[in-house]
Amino acid sequence: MKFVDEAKIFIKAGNGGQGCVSFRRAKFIPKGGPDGGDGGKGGDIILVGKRGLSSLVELNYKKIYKAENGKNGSGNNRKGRNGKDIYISVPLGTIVYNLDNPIIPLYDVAEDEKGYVVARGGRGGRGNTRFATSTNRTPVQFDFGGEGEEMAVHLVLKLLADIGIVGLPNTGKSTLISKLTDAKPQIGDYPFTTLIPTLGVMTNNDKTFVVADIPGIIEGASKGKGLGLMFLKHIERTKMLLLLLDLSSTNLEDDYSTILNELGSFNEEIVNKDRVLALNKTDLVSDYRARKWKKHFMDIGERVVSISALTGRGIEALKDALHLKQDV
Ligand SMILES: Nc1nc2c(ncn2[C@@H]2O[C@H](COP(=O)(O)OP(=O)(O)OP(=O)(O)O)[C@@H](O)[C@H]2O)c(=O)[nH]1
Ligand SMILES: [Mg+2]
Repeated sequence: MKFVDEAKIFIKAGNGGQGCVSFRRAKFIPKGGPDGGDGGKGGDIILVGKRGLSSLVELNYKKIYKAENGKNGSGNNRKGRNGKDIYISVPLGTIVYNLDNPIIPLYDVAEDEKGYVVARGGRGGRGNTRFATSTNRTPVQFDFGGEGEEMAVHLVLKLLADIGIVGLPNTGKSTLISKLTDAKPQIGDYPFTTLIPTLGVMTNNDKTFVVADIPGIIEGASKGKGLGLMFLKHIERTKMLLLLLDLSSTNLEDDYSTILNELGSFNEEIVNKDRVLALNKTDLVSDYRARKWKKHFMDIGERVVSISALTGRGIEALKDALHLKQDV
């Protein structure tokens, strides 16, 4: 399965309806005044930020979005109905570009449930009523409706989350997010179980945090190996990192430096983010081994919590550690 965190779609807002030319007709009024109504406005295309979404995959199935045109005006000063707007749901952190101008984003979708108009519907044309003046009581002018905007749009997702869980494949990241939050990701005893990021909401002491679980990172990820770069960009914008190591691994020191090297070669700032190091799978190793590694990493300046994502041991302490470091 290919993970999609980009999409190119074509959008076309509705055209405005045409204004109407019409004159009032009634018994005993031979020459009624103008009564042609305005056309309706074309529908807009609106992107809506959705906290629950974590991928743009849907937009690769449906690529063309056309909003309804406004209806034409009619006699009796009846305004044409406005075209219906189209709403496209996208995850928070979606950056929106006009494909013709890939440098400056149009929007960075950051707010839940907020709508961003990317293509505006054409305005409705004026009916002849609007052209009446004291010298021209029987105008025959009207406007056609305005054209709806159209655009090829490039959407790029860089998830917005407070905490990003990073680690080698199979270290227990997804198991952990399922314990910390309401998320229910796939968990499997093989590397690269997670192919798309998962978001979950963690609550601790009445505060909530959005946590992201991304696919495992391997050596060379920053150069595109494994699932590579695609996911590292999702943690660029998190406020803090949760580094996860597997205590049952043969060389934790190597695991640790692999992760930090990959993060650092992708973007140095990631390595300077606030972070907590969690040593997972305490249930698989002796207490002695767990303590030894904890001390080792604390000695080099890490904030360390030992946990078992499987049994739940240490999870509350980990929540508190994440909480304390967060300056909100
Ligand atoms: N014994 C034990 N097993 C664990 C623990 N945490 C996770 N596992 C197991 O480790 C395996 C991998 O767990 P996942 O949560 O899928 O690991 P992941 O880091 O998300 O893996 P990828 O998505 O492939 O990178 C599964 O078989 C889990 O049941 C733990 O604390 N103790
Ligand atoms: Mg996983």
